[in-house]
Formats: sequence, C-alpha cells, structure tokens
Amino acid sequence: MRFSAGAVLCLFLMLLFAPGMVQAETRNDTSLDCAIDFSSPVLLDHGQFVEVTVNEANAVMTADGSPMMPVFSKTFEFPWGTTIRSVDVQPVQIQTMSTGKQVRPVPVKQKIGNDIVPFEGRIDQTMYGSVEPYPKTWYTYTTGSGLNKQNEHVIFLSCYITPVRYLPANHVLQYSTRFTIQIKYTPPAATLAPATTYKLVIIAPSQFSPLLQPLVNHKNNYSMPTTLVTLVEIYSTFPGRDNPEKIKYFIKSAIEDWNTEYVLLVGDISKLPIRETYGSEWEDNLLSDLYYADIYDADGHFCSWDANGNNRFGEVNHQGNDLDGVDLYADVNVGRLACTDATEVTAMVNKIITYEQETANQIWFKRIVLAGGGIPSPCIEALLRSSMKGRSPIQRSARPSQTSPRRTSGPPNATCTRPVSTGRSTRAPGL
Ligand SMILES: [Ca+2]
Ligand SMILES: [Ca+2]
Repeated sequence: MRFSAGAVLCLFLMLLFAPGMVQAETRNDTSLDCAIDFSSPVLLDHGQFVEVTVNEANAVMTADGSPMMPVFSKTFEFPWGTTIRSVDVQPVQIQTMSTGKQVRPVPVKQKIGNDIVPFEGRIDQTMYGSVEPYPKTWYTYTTGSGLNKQNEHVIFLSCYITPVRYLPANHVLQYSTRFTIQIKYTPPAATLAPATTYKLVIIAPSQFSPLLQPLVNHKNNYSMPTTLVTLVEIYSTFPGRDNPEKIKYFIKSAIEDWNTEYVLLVGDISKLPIRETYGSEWEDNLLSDLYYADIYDADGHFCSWDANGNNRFGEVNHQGNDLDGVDLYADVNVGRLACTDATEVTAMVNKIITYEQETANQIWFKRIVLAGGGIPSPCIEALLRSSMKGRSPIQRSARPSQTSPRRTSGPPNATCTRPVSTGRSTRAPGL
C-alpha cells in the first residue's frame, strides 16, 4: 500500500485538526490493546462516480484503476529487539450503505515523455465487476526498525485500517465506526552495553585523514567520543558484494561494537561511493545515502536492500510495493560532507569547529526562519504551534505578492533574506 502526494497533504491536515480517535492504549508485558473510532462514511458526488470519505482517514489507497478507498494509519513503537507475535484488528459492528454508483477510481498513471500523467475515470474492469469486498481485508500492517523522534532505536509497527470496504458489483459499502487493535509481542532480552563507545564515526578516504584529525579532536573535546576510519581499512576488513555494502557492514559493526549513533561520510560520490536504487518504476538510478542509515529490518537482521538478490537495490513495483524488504527507517544518523578535494575538507572542518565553538548557544542560534508554502497559512501556523511549543512567532507570513506564487526558483524573497542576514538558522520544509 502506498500513498499519494495528495494523501500526504491530507495526512498533514488531519494530524492538525482531527479529534483524537485513538482510545487510550493499555499495555502490559506481552500485549497492547486499544480502540479507534471513526465517523460514518460520507459520499461526495463526482458525476459518473462518488468519492468515499471518512473524516478521520489520513490517506487513501492508490492502486491504479482501483476504488480510491480511505485509509487510517497508526504507528506504534516498541523497544528495539521486541518480537511482534501477532496483530489483530477487528471491526466492532459492520454496517452497510449504498453508493448508488461506482466509487471513484484511482487515476491511472502513464509516462508520456518525461512526465507522469494521471488519467481520471479509467477503471479496472475485473475489479469493478467483482462481488468480493475491496480491499479484501480490513487492515494490513508493516514492521520496521529505526530511530524515533527521541533518537531511540525502536521497532515500528504501522497499522493501515480501511474503515470502509466496497462491494463493486452491488454498489454497496461495508463500514464500522469502531475498530479494536490487539498486538501481542515478546519483549527484548537484556543486553550488555559495549565496552568501547564512539558516538560519532567519521568515514573518509585516506587522503583526507590528516585534514579531518582537528575535527576528531574537537568532537572528542565536546562530549562526543569520535573516531576516524578510512575506506582502505573498511574495504580490507569487512565483507560485501561491493564497496557500498562493505561500508554498510562496517556501520553495522560500529553500532553493535561501539554504540555509534552518528556517522559522517566525507567525500563526494567519486571519493566515497553512494548506492544507486530503484525506488520508482518511473525513475531508475536514484542515489541514496539512506542505504547506509537503514541497517536493520524489523527482525534485527542486516538489510541489504536487495532481498530478491538481483543487484537492483530498493526496488518497488508498479503498485509501489517493496520488493527488497526495505523498511526505510534509519537505524543510525548519517550525513555526508560531499567534498571534492582537500581545500573543501579543510573549509568544512574549520566551519564546523568555528560554528560549535563560537556561535552555538548565542542568541541568534535560537531564532529560525521557516519558509514554506502550498497549504493555507493557518495550517502552517497550527503546525508550528504544535511542533514548536514554547516558541513565539514574530512574523507569521510573508506577503505572497512579493514573488509570483508559481515561482519555484530564483533569488529568495526579501522577507526571508532580511532576518537571515541579521542572524538566524533557516529551514525550508518541502510542503
Ligand atoms: Ca532487488
Ligand atoms: Ca531500518
């Protein structure tokens, strides 16, 4: 199951304004129980079709030509090493409703030239002639291993509930306004902390080693135990089908033997390789350093990003289904200084040290300019209030007339550059 960009926006809005639907969770040592309430479905007329909506849904199913059914997703967290034994989601009372006409299908995507073009109204004839409910099950779920917002290594379990199912041949909906969830699990066994700790590991080609030593020294003086490991050492010591996989096995070793939380890659992709992935049927050869951060699957095993063994990494099929067992949750924080030569390495090292020694914790360090668009400003403001509690906006919006609302490149708006010039961090969320 994969969600469209529109669904992402829908999710964003729902997170802000939907009332709390998830009833209180109860957890003990081996199970989690909760209930989720939904509104009754509402039908929106689209001429030949009707669109099915449920107020609390935060996504839609996106299989081309299939009914566009609402989805509610909820993610639970468990301590790393937890074994999920079973997941059960049940509708409490199934009711029915007539749609009168066909439910709106998901637009069928076709690649025309370099563009991906959606075509409305094209239906999967077999699907729409079926007497079986769509989807077949009320829920699916996925598990993964990664870091949560508190930078804790956890197991994620995401439930995707379809509160409404569609019987296409009869133009009938089945729905329930309450679902129960029960997750049974086995807690992790206690483990011993590694004797040696390097919270930060820097990986670089040998030619950059002397230039990076001041950064290693600086970090070690700032409560960030750090070590530098060269690619030569990694390539000669760790297994792997190619150099990126050897680097990934080394990072796994650092997490387990040194309790490493941060990895800094130094060098552009000609100096330190990157992984080419196939994360979209429409776009091959997507470059990704997330490959180096997503080390484990939900069972705690090394994730090669190539479960089907065809040397194409991170593959998805036409419906967006993962073919390579990739959970996409980072298990360690990875960044890259994409330096091409010694001059750039020295500049970056000096900037980091100066930044952390001289400017961190000054007053400007706590001011930030957030630039965004694409959704109404009240939504942005509500998001800021919910995510940045205790901080006060001093200017809530720029005048859109200062730049064309359709412009996507060019010099930034003066409303943004003026406060940045006087000292602020910046962040431009891609909304
Ligand atoms: Ca593959
Ligand atoms: Ca992972």
